[in-house]
Parts: sequence; structure tokens; C-alpha cells
Amino acid sequence: MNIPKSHPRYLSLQIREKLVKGFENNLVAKEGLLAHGRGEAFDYIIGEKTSKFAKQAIKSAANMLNYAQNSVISVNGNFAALCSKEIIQLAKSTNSKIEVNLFYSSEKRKKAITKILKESGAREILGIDKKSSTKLVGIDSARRMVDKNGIFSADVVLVPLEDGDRTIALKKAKKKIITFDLNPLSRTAQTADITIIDNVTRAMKLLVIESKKKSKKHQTYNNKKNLKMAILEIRKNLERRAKSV
Ligand code: PTJ
Repeated sequence: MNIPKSHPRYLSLQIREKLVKGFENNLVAKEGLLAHGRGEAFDYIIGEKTSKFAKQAIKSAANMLNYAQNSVISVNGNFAALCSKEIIQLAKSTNSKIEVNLFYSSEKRKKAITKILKESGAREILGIDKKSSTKLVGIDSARRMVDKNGIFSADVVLVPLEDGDRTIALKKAKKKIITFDLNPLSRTAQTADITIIDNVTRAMKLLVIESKKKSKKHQTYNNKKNLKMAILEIRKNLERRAKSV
């Protein structure tokens, strides 16, 4: 669909179109379209902009990735459809590996995701070769299959738009977890070490810029405080809207 630029919800509709196209090209699971709807609802009440607390989380995430020994960017269907270019840029600037890991796993989708990542400039993509795959304990979904040289041996893993089970399993495996999740109440948001409560389409661009700054190592970030600020921001926005009704 050709969305006119003058449409008041142009950006939001454009993101939807990317996901629909991603679904038609076998990148996105149909459940991924539903997951996006939940994200959209939270984005709406967050104000569809990157907040101060999200910027703080982005800075810390860039720092954590830059100082990791073996960082991995985990890619699912929605992430590939929305941010393929930025995934490659971030992997390059933070020296991270890229691994395809799907909740609704299928060979067809893995192939389509690998293709778009390669077209965007990726050289090595993990999570495809069965010979190097192994099981992550404490998780029953398809996400348990991980690459020995990737997520399995990583110290820092970026898991965007994630289901809670794997985040918990990865934490039990002593990994540091960074996530993008517009819902500050989700299990992933609550379990990760750094939760970027922002639309992945805005936040990934900022994370790439921030990672290129190569700031000095710092450890003052507090994720609980960050989540609290997001919830309070939602309350403030709702109160303001209630007053104007
Ligand atoms: O590609 P697959 O098979 O690995 O499946 C991917 C999905 C996203 C379908 C799968 O991981 C899933 O079901 O995720 P959940 O449990 O629905 O969680 C997704 C989270 O991402 C929710 O909390 C949403 O609010 C949030 N979300 C959705 N869209 C965005 C988002 N967060 C940031 N930016 C978005 N654009």
C-alpha cells in the first residue's frame, strides 16, 4: 500500500507495511504480526518517542556490547523485517556475532531471514548449521536450539522482542541480557539486565550511533529504576490524556 506522507500516522503505518511485507516474504511469523500489535499499543501510550530513560538504557547497552568478550545479536522474524540494516551495522561496530533464533521455528523462515541479512551485508550467520547446534537447558520451545559458537558461549546476548522463557533460561546460564521491549511489564523486560523500552525501529538506530562513540566502561545503570520510570511515564501520559478528555 502506498501511504501518503501527509497521513498523521505515517511512520506507524509504514512499520506495519514492513511487517506485512516481511510476513509475505516468510520472514515474520503470523504471531509476529500480533506481537507487533501489542508493542504498538504500548508505544502509543509511551508517546511514540524515545524517552530519557530509554536513551540511558541505550547508552548502557552500547557500553555492555562494546566491552563484551563474546557478544551475540539474536535475530527473530520481526527484528529482521524491521532492522536488517541496523543489525549488520551494530554487529560491525560492537564486534558481535549474529545468530538466527526463532520461537516459531521453520527452515523456510530461517532461510528467508538469512537471505535478508546477507543482502544487508552480513558475512557469518549462526543458528543455521545443525552441526554446531546444541540445547540450552531450562527451556522447552524451539528457542532452546542455539549455536555452540554463538549464544551458547556468549557472555552478552541482545534478545529483541523476546518471549520470557528464554530470557530466564539465558540469565540462569549466567549471561548478560539486553532487550528491546515496549512493554515494561513483560517477563523479558523484568528479567533482562538492560531493557530498552522503546520501539526497536527508533532504538536500534540510536544504539548503532551510541556504540560507535566507544565510551569508557561504566557500570552505574539500574534496570529496576529504568522500568519504574517507564511505568510512571505511562501513568503520567494517561493522566494527561484523561484530563484532556
Ligand atoms: O520470529 P519468531 O518466530 O522468533 O517470533 C517472534 C515473536 C515476536 C512472535 C515472539 O518472540 C513472541 O511471541 O514474542 P512476544 O512474547 O509476543 O513478545 C514480544 C514483545 O515485544 C512484546 O512485549 C511486545 O510488546 C514487544 N514489541 C512488539 N513490537 C515491538 C516490541 N518492542 C519493541 N519494538 C517493537 N516494534
